[in-house]
Amino acid sequence: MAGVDLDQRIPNNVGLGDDRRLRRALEAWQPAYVEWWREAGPVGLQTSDVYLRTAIDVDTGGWAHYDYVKMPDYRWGIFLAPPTRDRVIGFGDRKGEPVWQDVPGEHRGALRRIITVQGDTEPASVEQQRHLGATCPSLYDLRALLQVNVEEGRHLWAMVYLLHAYFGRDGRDEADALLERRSGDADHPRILGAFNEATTDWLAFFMFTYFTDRDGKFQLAALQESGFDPLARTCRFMLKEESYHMYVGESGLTRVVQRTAEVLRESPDADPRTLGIIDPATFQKYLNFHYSVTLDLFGAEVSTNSANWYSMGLKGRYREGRIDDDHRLDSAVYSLLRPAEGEGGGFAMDEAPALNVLNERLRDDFIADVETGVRKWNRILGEAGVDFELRLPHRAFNRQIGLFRDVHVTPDGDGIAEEEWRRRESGWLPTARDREYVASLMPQAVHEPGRFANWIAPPERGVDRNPVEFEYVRFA
Ligand code: BYC
Repeated sequence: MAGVDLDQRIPNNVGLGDDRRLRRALEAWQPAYVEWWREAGPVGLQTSDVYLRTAIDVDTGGWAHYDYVKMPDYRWGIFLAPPTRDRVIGFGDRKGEPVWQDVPGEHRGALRRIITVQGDTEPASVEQQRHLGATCPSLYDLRALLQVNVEEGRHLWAMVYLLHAYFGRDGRDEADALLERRSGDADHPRILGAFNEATTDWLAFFMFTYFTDRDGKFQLAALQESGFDPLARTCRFMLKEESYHMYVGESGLTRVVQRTAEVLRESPDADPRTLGIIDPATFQKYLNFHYSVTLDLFGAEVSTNSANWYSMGLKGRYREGRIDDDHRLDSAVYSLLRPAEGEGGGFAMDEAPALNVLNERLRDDFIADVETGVRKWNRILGEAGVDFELRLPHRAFNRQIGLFRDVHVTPDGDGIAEEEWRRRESGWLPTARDREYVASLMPQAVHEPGRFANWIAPPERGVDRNPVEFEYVRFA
């Protein structure tokens, strides 16, 4: 394997120094990327010095370096996790054969599609979050936002490397198109639904990093099983960075709930919206929205795409190696919920060939993971004597993709007519007024080191062993 080369224009461990053609192609893409970053990236912060983590190695220890950086000068590199010796394909029709170091001709289209969809989400999230700097609750949180943003940028680089290195002309065209689509754009939207929704405020940002980045974790985990070894190794390294993004979401929402609980304990009888905090009912509405939109990102329950990708050895299951079965799914079945047949509505459990419902299985893994946060937040509320239980809505609630897209259910899962759903929707999902209220708590950025907006508790500790009151961002 090529060593880590930090002196190249594009830091990398993929031997760019020895591959003139590829290096030139990527160096030609680089200015377009930086231009995209300036145009679509964080607003008003391009000349500030930000205390950022930069990936510089792929070892478990010491893989990253922290220092002040102006974001357009960030060293976005291409890093693949070290290869696993004698790795074989772990699932599908070619199980047990050596992994591919190049793209098999027959899988070219499918792999290009998977890599393009993955790549498209990365810049999309940066675009969605570009205005949040103006209302940050602290320098600590502003740094977290910008860290997430630059690393999403690096994840775009990771996918663009694969497109350029393995897919020739088509790959270069896809890489160019990744900089041309824009989140929410009427003519050139991002590919997946959730990545065209606006991230309106910091509560939405923490929900997004809690739920949607966690879709990233599960999708990347499924792709790190891939028989196409460069994709597997790329995803393995991306997951290292991704875990911080989910930490930002999880700890951010926990701090919101802590602050809410603390204030409500002091004033249990007041209208929570007069106390300058995020009231539990609003928190629940945001949660309903981000959870349901993220569930859609796993695709349709019954999917021939995912069945084919599995059989081809391109995309596995979460922790494939730990599952005790034949890893081919020739005759396995899997249980899933479906809308019940007939007039009465409701739902019924059904069994389907496991191969056909891999998206649903991954969604189940995701749901089990997100439940832990909800339990924790309820504990915090309960300990403060707040009479409110947060809940994940029913999986059929507010879905646009898959079996539940045409049914209308309450967050509890009761089927209702569309008209009633429309009438009651404002009680379940954030309205413009809810968003205005949340925005009113965040009128301007808090820039004084160590100070936090009223609606969020400070974190327990700072970053990279620095204190919470460290000057994480210095403004130009
Ligand atoms: N919105 O068989 P189906 C992340 C399309 S997040 C719009 O149901 P399939 C990150 C689908 O493309 C992780 N369209 O689904 C997080 C297909 O279209 P075509 C991103 C959708 O293909 C935060 C058609 O409907 N990575 O990294 O089995 C910040 C029927 O498809 C949606 C990946 O998703 C939707 N929600 O699975 C930054 C992994 N859902 O092909 C980053 C790569 C489905 O007929 N992608 N469609 O035109 C995949 O594995 C699959 O494409 C999906 C869909 C799981 C997304």
